[in-house]
Amino acid sequence: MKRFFSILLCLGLIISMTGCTGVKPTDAPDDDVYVIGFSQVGSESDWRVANTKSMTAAFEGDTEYELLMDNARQEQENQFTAVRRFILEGVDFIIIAPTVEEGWETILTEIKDADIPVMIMDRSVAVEDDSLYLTNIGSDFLHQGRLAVEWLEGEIPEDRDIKILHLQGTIGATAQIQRTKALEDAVRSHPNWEITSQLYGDFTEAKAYEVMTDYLASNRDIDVLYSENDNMTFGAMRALDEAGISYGNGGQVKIITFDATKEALQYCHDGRIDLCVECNPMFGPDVKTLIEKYRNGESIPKHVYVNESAYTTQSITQEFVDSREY
Ligand code: GZL
Repeated sequence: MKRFFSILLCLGLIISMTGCTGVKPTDAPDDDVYVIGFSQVGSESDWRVANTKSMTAAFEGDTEYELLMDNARQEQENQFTAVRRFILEGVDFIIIAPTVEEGWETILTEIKDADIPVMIMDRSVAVEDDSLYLTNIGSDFLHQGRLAVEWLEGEIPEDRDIKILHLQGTIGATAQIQRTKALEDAVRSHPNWEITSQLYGDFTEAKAYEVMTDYLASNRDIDVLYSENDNMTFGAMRALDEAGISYGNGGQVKIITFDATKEALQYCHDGRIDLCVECNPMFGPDVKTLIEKYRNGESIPKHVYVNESAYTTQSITQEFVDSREY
């Protein structure tokens, strides 16, 4: 029995080291099944968990497809390892949700040399040659940031100086780059707006709580928190509570957050968050449709954007919050 458990432990270690889940039951892909290798960023946020759920649900139960998903745990190197494994396994299609924009030329060239089509999803890759991938499906993150700025412009009189605390996501990720650009562009055009500090929260609640707690120990003069995803916002709210600083409707700090997950929308409805900018993770079905179009020889656009909006306490009802999928 002991030997059994030691084998089980080794198997567990192998799977946990590769971060590979949904491993195909057989070694070699079955010719009748279209095998997709999917390198996912990680499981760092509620948004990511919902995105993974949407992707796996899109292919689950469809015997024509097999989705092999690897969790990169927010490390680009793990994505390279997973993609090289997919190439060796001879998958039919590769999907990459890139952790960061830079550093993809080599691996995308290896995929091209292996004659495997590849789709970029969620965030983007910064490559000169966009023939290295079929299409990029995801959000317009700059538009999301501009929605937040437009709302803030409506809240703040021209003659009122404001101090903005900026919680940034994973540095180099498209979502961080573009949401940051929207805010920095706005600060350049509003002399009465000041970014007091840019804290690195890596899109996680734990990191955001840590950096916010450190910052608030010696800085309490904040008018706006611009937080690049909900999980960092939840960590920041905990730190603000512990520091005795009020926020939300009628509070000292106006809170702007991105993703608009159900929990954030509930806080927004309850007046604890002022603005939720939506970032829709539920595009698994769209990904599948694009792959089917590709397989049918149909042309697909180089960039496909998902539809998104922004919500305030005044614009949502409890019924709307209850109706949300994620
Ligand atoms: C956005 C996605 C971001 C989310 C975060 O499309 O890349 O990464 O905003 C997630 O919640 O971690």
